[in-house]
Amino acid sequence: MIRFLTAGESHGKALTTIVEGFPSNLKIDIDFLNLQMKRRQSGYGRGLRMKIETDTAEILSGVRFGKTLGSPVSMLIKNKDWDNWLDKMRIESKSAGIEKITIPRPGHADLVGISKYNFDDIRNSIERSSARETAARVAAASIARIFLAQFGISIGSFVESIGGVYPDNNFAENLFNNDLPKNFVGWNLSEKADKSDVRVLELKQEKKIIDKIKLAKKKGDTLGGTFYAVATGVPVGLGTFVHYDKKLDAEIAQSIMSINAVKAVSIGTGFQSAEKFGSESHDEIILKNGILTRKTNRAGGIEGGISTGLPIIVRGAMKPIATLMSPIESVELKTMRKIDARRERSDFVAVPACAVISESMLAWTLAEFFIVKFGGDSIEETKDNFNNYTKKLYSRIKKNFSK
Ligand code: EPS
Repeated sequence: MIRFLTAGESHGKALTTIVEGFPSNLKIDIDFLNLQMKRRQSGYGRGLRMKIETDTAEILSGVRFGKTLGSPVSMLIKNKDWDNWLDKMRIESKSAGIEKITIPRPGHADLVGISKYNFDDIRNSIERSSARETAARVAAASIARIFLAQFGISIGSFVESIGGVYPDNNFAENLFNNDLPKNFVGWNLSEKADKSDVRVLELKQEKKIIDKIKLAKKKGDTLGGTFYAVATGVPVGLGTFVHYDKKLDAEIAQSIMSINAVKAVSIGTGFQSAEKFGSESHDEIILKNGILTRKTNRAGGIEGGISTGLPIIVRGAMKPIATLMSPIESVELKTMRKIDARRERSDFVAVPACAVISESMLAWTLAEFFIVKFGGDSIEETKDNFNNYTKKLYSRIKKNFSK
């Protein structure tokens, strides 16, 4: 089993993560890791904080001469903004003159946080519930991506819509129809999407979205959107139908839903499939180049909680950022009187970043299931186990059924 833990407050000194369970001898490409950190900071519509930070992960343990040792990998991501928060975020007792935050913002963890943890200052909720924590997740999951790449598993994402602005031609249809460019891999989507300021695949749509974000900014408002994460090269057989908590689709849904502000997740054609006939929803089984596969991929690469070998297609929806510069109604907790919600520096739109983070969360979950299935203390051992399984898969099916 692999696991990771993150620690750190948004305006504290640093974020840290400890990643455990990856085999030894895995070559760590630190440039790749920091590229993912940079990608997470991207996108038109982000706030001033991203101008302050240049997120990089410093590896503190678990790697020697560029390769994993099998011991926990710990990483540090410094918050440059910490310098501006020394008094407000002191570890030691409070200095004089620090004001408490007493007006909760609707849609944030402000009110639930102070209710649950018995705080007298909303700042205590804001700090850890901030999406800044996802920087540590991206660092941790980069190890998972590097590991998966060893087995030809590639992950990418794109933004489908922001503020209800969809593309004329949605690439998701190509994914569902299994109508993909030759040698297509998941990362190709990110390569294309990263060229756009809002990580969409269509130029015309990009322009319309930027106009809509400008309108939101002008109004002091925010926007959400939808995105896809896609993994290619996933072998048949990750996950199981045997236990509710070991189904691949269920665990992917959990990991994507755990990203801040995500309110919906679906796999394959998801909600759309509920409106169709069965004959329009399922993927016909065919024999192609001696391999059993499917004509289409409406199932999004998972049947019965198990990967089918086709691309894993995940769609997520992010709600609009909850901090509004033209605030909606709240209650001042000192007086219990009606008041406008508090303004706080924030993003206007973070859907492009959310899509990048979804790649990380998908990678993490796939690596988790991959290691459960193939195990191994060294990468060489994992490769042997993987090759043994995949090479014999079809000959075993043939043999079993030809008797
Ligand atoms: C974020 C850092 C935060 C926000 C954003 C994500 O920085 P600050 O609060 O200092 O402006 O930009 O967080 C949120 C939108 C949120 O709701 O918490 C980051 O590093 O991704």
